[in-house]
Amino acid sequence: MKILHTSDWHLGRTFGSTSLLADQSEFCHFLVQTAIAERVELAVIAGDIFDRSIAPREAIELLRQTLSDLRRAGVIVAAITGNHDGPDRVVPYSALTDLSGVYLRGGYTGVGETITHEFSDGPLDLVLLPYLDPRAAPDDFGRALEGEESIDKLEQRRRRTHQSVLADAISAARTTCEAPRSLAISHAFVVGETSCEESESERILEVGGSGAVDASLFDDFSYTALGHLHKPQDVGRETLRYSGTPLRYSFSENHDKSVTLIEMDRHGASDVRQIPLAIGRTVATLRGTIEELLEPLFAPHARDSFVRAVVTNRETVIDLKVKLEQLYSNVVEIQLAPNGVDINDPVPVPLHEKVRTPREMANEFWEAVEGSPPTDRITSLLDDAVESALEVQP
Ligand SMILES: [Mn+2]
Repeated sequence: MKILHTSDWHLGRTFGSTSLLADQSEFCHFLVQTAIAERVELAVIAGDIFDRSIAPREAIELLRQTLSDLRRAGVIVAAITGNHDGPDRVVPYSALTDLSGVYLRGGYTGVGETITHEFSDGPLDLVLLPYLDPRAAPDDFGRALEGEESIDKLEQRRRRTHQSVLADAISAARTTCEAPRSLAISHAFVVGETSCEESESERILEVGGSGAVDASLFDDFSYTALGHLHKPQDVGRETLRYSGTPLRYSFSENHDKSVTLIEMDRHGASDVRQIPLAIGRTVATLRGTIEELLEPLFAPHARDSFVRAVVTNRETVIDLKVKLEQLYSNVVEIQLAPNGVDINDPVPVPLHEKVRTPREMANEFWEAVEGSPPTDRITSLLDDAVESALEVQP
């Protein structure tokens, strides 16, 4: 069977003040046509269907139309909410849409269930793992309660992390997986042996990297369709993969976009390939004096791109935007960098190589700011500070 893996549609998003709805609509049309041409049986949206929790009417209409078109073409749909979506608004009718072959899941309702669907070549277990905010977990969620009657609700909540709620959801679902093959769909920041590449448009899940979860959580699934990171990429193996967004949603997304097509045999072995997308404008960050930027040969490729201009003139330039717009039709952002300092230059921060404790993060922060590890005295102060911070955390 063939599966189309997509994520992070962010329907309703704008780039600067420019609506992207026409481009998003073009993508949806392309998706339906591709599904038909490739005889796809299952289409996946791995979260961030909408850009905002209260999505604009046009975005809701586009989703409804696309889901209808996919179903008319005989394609089953499995979609989860991401950290941008409002689960209450995306999934209230999921019991009804299930009946029509559109499986929508969001928030904690139904987490841990397995949906077994019969496809042309046999059954496939679907485990839908929407973005789960550990702070929003119901009191009776997960295994923190089991065998530890003495733990009060506050303590339970304090112990929950992105890693723990996802691990609990997966272990609950695994007990009901019966088919010879399985597909997990998850919206999370998954970290494996090598680090992934992030973009500017992903709203971070947790300050300091503790929103990360271990890649090993997904070891038992035939394929895991990930959402959240906007660049298409594998996490260590091609069956644990981010499909990336269909369009460029920030200036850092200067990479090619694609959707992922999986051909899975009835035992779960998968052949994975990318179908390139060429929809919407490219992005360009241009840097130079206004005189340089206005040279016709400075960046002819960027004439139609979304442009971020970093202007390095030392003196004030009047009517900067108007001048730039003579040559570039979509100037979205202008930054002044008179001293050559570019606020886009990356500040070196430790990579999220593993899930870290608040205490480890405090140490890393200290070292990054002070340039040396904390002394014994500072260590003991940090110990106390982190401990008392964790005590008051709701
Ligand atoms: Mn996203």
